[in-house]
Amino acid sequence: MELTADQVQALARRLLDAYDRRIEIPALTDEQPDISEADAYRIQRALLGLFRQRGARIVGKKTGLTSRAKQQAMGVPEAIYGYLVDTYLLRDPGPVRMAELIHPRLEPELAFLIGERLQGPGVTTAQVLAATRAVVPALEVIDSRYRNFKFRLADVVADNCSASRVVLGREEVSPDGLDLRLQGMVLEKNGEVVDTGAGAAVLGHPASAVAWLANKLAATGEALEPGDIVLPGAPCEAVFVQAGDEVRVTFDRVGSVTARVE
Ligand code: OOG
Ligand code: MG
Repeated sequence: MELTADQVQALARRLLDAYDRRIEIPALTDEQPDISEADAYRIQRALLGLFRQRGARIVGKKTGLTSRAKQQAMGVPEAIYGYLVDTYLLRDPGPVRMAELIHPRLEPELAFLIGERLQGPGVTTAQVLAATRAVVPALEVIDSRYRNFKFRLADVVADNCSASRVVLGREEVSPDGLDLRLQGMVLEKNGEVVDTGAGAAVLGHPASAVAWLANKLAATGEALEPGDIVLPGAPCEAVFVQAGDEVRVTFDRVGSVTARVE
């Protein structure tokens, strides 16, 4: 059964409290296993409303669980989306402060800077590329508010897809002339290669993940707007970090970004 407006607000406040106190909470579906995907997005919207009441601004959007590696690692075989808030944004090399977070992990993302409005339905990969001003190397910090980073689809959607920080690189490169499907990526932690990937790992093409998002947002009348920062999803699993670690991702022909964890 659909959650009442009061239940949605109460669950959003429970998540906000986990953010504020930097504590893990049990997955919402432990208590209410039948929360629907639609209700999960209602909780997410309520949570973002609470952030906005505190003055936060939405500066972009993210998709998640768009690669097989991520779906298998998290045990949720479906793409999801959420929003990026201004206070999440960091510039290379951060720092990413453990004291502000619960149990963060870092993952590589090729961020898209949107130049022209993309309103679904029917947005294509080619249209996304034409509307993209630049791509930027990024490291996303995900920090699930749930115990042991364990969740089901409804939980992770309600929790704004574990979004918590994004470290953006300084190189902004036009996607014209780049085949992002074939683009290689090397992920290093403390100078050692920990993973590698190619753009095609993300829904066949990272711009297809952005198109998926534009089309999904059409259901609520939203669009990708000029100036939006969009994360298409990580091509590989996230890495665990602790204070003192340095994580770096390098994207072929685009550049690299480093995150210092302290
Ligand atoms: C959910 C967020 C997934 C991605 O790039 O796949 C995500 C999580 O793994 O906690 O951001
Ligand atoms: Mg991500």
